[in-house]
Amino acid sequence: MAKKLTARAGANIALVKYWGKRDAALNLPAAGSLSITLSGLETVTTIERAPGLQVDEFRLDGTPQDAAPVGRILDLIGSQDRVRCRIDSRNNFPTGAGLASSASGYAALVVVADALFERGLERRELSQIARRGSGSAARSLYGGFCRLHAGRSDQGEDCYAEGLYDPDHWPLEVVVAITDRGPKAVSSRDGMNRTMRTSPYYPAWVETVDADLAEAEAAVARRDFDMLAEVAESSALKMHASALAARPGLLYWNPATVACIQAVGRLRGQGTGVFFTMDAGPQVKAVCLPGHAEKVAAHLAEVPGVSRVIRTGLGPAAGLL
Ligand code: 2P0
Repeated sequence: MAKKLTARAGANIALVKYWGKRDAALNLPAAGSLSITLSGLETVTTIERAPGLQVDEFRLDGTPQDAAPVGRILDLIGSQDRVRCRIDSRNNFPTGAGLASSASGYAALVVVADALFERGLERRELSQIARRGSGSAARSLYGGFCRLHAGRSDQGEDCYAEGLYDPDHWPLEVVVAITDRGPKAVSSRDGMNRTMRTSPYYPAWVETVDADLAEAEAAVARRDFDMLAEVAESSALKMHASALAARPGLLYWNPATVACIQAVGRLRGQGTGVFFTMDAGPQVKAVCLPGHAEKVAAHLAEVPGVSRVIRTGLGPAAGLL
């Protein structure tokens, strides 16, 4: 029995967004989502058995944090009376700025806990447990292209992530334009709860997701970039529209976010294979056809307010190191 194990997981970016829940306690999403898992932005998590501890200890990027949320996930994989643990998690990208650190974080956590507690759970089950920590985390269990099924059952047995294609099916590239390094003002969880409670556009948003999923999945299957660009940009803008219409409204963008969106539009108009998406933060993610990322990165780096661009590609499933 290992004393200490380490796993890594890549961040993911949804092309058809998740925004809203059908059950807050079980963290069941109101609709499905479709994502790409990234290679360059990752969390590496080590768990060490620590029988001498009374409570779990959790450090994120070296800083002690409340261990209760990760402890609850370990309880689901081990048991309530499992050994206490020391959990050390590191991101190689800014935490809490709309780059889905909770997704790679919980995905790495469940992979390493499954191995440490010798459970041998199926990926599908691990995706369901990761979802309890963070909805988007279910998708980081898989590499390449992934779909999270919302399901209908009360207990969420039919809510799970499924790998669609490995990265080599269509090795898209991604440029992340960092427009603000600080943590976001309103977390995804609070933002989507407020949208659900107060936005008159929330029901309309949820109603459109299934059609977007079907279209995006077909576009990925056929490697139809224009089709994927159209549905992904629409999904992102609809998600933000529902959030903007909450009370008080949720505006995650800054002027550089808008400037990047416009720059991406100009590039595509000139024949570059690129489309944008944004999450619950001000960064812009530009998804590029293979071979187009260099030009896109050079353009976005020149947009006023962009402090840095990160170039990455599609990455593998979460796994032990
Ligand atoms: C997504 N986001 O599909 C969407 C788009 C942000 C915007 O999933 O409450 O941290 O922990 O389930 O997973 C971020 O939300 O939310 C997210 P919880 P999570 O990527």
